[in-house]
Amino acid sequence: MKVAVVGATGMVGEVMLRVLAERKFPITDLLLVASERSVGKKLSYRDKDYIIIGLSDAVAARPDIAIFSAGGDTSLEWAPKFADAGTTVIDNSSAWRMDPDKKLVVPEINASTLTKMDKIIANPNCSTIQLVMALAPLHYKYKMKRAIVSTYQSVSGTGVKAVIQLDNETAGVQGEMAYPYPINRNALPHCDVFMENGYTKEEMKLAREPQKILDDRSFSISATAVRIPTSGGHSESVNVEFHHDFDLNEVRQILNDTPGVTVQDNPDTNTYPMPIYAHDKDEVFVGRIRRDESNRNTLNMWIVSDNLRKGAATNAVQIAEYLVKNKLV
Ligand code: A2P
Ligand code: 11C
Repeated sequence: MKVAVVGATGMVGEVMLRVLAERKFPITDLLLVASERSVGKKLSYRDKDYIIIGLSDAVAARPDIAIFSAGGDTSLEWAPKFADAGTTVIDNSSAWRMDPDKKLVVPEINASTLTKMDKIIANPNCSTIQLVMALAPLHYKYKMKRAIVSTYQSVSGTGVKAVIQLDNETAGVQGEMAYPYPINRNALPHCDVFMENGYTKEEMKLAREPQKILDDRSFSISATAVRIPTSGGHSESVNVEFHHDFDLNEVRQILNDTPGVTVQDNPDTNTYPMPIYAHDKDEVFVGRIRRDESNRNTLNMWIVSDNLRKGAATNAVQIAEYLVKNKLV
């Protein structure tokens, strides 16, 4: 496969290259693409140096697959140009996710909907991916009615500038601010921009993307997204009401049997998911599984995953693997 990684110098781009190498993705030609600021510089992949190229040159090279992690504006402008050149684009930004003509894919859930006609495929938001990975198998069994989600999101979700802000604040150094307030020793109920309805864009992604991924509008989700001073890994407290009752042991079994999900749940040994355990792993970790004693058929759980891996790079590479395996590119 001739593969372009657009945004190769960025935070997700770097993890993308690592995941492609780890999973031995079948690459014959690799195009590393970034902004004009980086064109001509070198990046290495599997011990080989590559010169970074610009977007026009990458389109002209007509790669089979282009994986984009260069922000929504770059995707809006350039993904259609790649698609017109015959390239299948897997896009990490929010640009195309809710476009009714584009698929929003978590491979374990809905990759089977993909066809050769899908030239721009959207990768869901990181906090959505880990949420649906845990909710989907329970929804199939007990039918979800409503979920209330509170997130505890790491600064790596915002990007390099936010990671530097946290590092500077921890070291007591003055520097540029990615957030309107200090993040160290703080919690900001503010991920992505505010919308007219008073929610943040991140909260609306959590409410809407799962319905599209599961192709089911019969349930609703309400979210509060909070940025906390962790460097990597997003955590989520989830309260989910089902139409049908459940057995807690069966819930644990269903989650354990779900590929990509690992249950870490034993109060006797203080076993529960945490960002430091999820770091650099591809799984979605679920714990603190318990019945909500205040409401019928309702479950509480705690979900943690590495937002740069399953939340971004790994999910995108899994989509690419599915396309190759099923001869869709
Ligand atoms: P560059 O490093 O040249 O700025 P992050 O999300 O970590 O900020 O990374 C964003 C990625 O997207 C970087 O690789 C960045 O390249 C790339 N990028 C940003 N704007 C553009 C653009 N207009 N064209 C191509 N790549 C871009
Ligand atoms: C965050 N979820 O942690 C975001 C990062 O829509 O792809 C990814 C933003 C997006 O702030």
